[in-house]
Amino acid sequence: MKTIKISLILSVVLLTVFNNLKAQTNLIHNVLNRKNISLNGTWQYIIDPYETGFYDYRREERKENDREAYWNTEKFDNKTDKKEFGFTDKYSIKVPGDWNSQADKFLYYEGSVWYKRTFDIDLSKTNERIFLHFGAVNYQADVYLNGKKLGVHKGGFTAFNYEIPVSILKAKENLLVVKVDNKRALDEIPTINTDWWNYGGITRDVNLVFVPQTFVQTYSISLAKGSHVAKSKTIEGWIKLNQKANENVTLEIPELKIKQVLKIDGDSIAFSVKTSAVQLWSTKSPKLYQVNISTNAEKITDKIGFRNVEVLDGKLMLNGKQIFLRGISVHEEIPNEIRRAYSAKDAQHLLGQAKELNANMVRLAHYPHNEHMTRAADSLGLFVWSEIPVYWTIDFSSNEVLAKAKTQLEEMISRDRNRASIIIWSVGNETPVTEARTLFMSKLVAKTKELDQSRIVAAALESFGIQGVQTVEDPLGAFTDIVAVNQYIGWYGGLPDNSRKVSWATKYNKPLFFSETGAEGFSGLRADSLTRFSEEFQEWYYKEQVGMFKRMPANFAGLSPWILNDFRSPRRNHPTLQEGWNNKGLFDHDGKKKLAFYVLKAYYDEMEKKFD
Ligand code: GCB
Repeated sequence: MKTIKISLILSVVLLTVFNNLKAQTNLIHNVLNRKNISLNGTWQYIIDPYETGFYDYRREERKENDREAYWNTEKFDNKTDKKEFGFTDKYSIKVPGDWNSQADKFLYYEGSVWYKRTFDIDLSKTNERIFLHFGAVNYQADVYLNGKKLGVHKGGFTAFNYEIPVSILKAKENLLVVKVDNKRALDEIPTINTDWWNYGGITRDVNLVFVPQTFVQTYSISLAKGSHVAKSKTIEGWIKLNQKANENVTLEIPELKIKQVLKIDGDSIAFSVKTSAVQLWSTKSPKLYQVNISTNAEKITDKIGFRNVEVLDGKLMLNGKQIFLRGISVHEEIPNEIRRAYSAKDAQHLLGQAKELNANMVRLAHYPHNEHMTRAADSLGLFVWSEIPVYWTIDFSSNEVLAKAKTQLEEMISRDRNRASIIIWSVGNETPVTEARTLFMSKLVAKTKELDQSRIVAAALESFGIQGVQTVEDPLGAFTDIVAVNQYIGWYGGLPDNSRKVSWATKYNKPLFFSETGAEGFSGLRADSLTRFSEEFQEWYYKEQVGMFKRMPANFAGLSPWILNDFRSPRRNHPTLQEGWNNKGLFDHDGKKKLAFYVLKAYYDEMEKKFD
């Protein structure tokens, strides 16, 4: 065996990361590959627009023993009993899944719905800790088990978990009740105004996760920054336990013949291993290595890719080579079923569409997508831009709102920090240029860099000009690693050929990226190209844009046009051409390619030849 040197580096950088981890979410990393029992399936529900199950008639939150609380476990057997609620199979709903797509009465519903199911559990394994893990619930989840409140979580697109005290568990018929509330609010993230459907419900997987008393809560394993150039590469990172302990943790990457026993005395350890043979991850060759992390009591496996992403001299580089992002923006939605995407199959479908376009990158807009997506991107070889829903005009003056944004940021990074495909964390989209906003957003950029030094940080900025030199000067560009701009020359302003009169510059010596560009094309509406909403108009738009892309300066790093599929949006109210749909998709409601698809694909084929 080649000599593998391990050196324990507790650098200042890593210490900073540890400090943040402590303050951070207690999210268990990689639940999909741990011992778990799925609680997906059929649940029962009560629609509760007045929140009667939660508040009494004085609008006081109900207490644990309140007979009218909808999480109450009491049996009402007596014929004199008065009970004004109940769960029954007649009102059943699938989890995971948004409620909007499951019954007509839910289509526009925004409010509270109570979810209930029961489960049995083998309690003989009393030495295990049990956590209840949700992939995501939109927006607020109040979680109760056997009449006890486990916690409340806000944020519709990030995972969370609660430990279940063994004392409240029973072998049979544990009563799990979740109040889900998707009401939009001014001081939440996102705020009340978005251009997507506010799908409510338990939208992602639910699992019981079984772990030993002391367990590996999370870890970071990646190629050391800059190590791609060295002959002998370094894989580094840290492993964090749920609590302080004296524990031997074995880290193994069998294919690289790495096996190291790390002695943890405390709650975490940093490591650094030298190895020469690493095949680096790229979109052409998305090599993933099996990684095993084990203690006496558990063994966790993961699949991790090793690569180096950086900005050098204003250029975006992967493993030392300049890359061009042939991207496409994607909502987490399956249009032909008008529902949120949530499964591995959905991920294969959406990313398969992106592959058909010859894309090498997806912008997962405008919120963190489910874990199946980022894992599929890892193995399919697609770069990912992952973003928190700091969208348009949220309350930038509020510290509470900033704290909410930071929580979502931490939760996003915490779940996905080991995904090689994710090269960009975005802290928001099209936020208006004001002093308060730039301060707010720069704090999010700083927080991102504190939590993860191995990726690029971005925010989608705006540009409204339709002729002349468009110089991106947004002060937020000084903080981000790339200058990403949304532009719609010829759709929101002018006609598509306006883009012939535009050239681009930025005052920052950074890669310039079009995070959006697009136009609506109503599938099947065939007309001359001047007819707005026709497929020909959209096709023309893309042709003109491609002409402009070809004149971009040397720091042009790519684009992620808007958008892969037509998607639902209540803002889009044209009575025949929209009917609640934003039709900027390159694929229509039924997954059929529009004319514009072929224009972008041809451009991507060309760019692939140029850069790969
Ligand atoms: C944008 C937004 C995106 C919208 C899109 C549109 O700039 O970032 O969320 O859906 O424009 O279609 O207007």
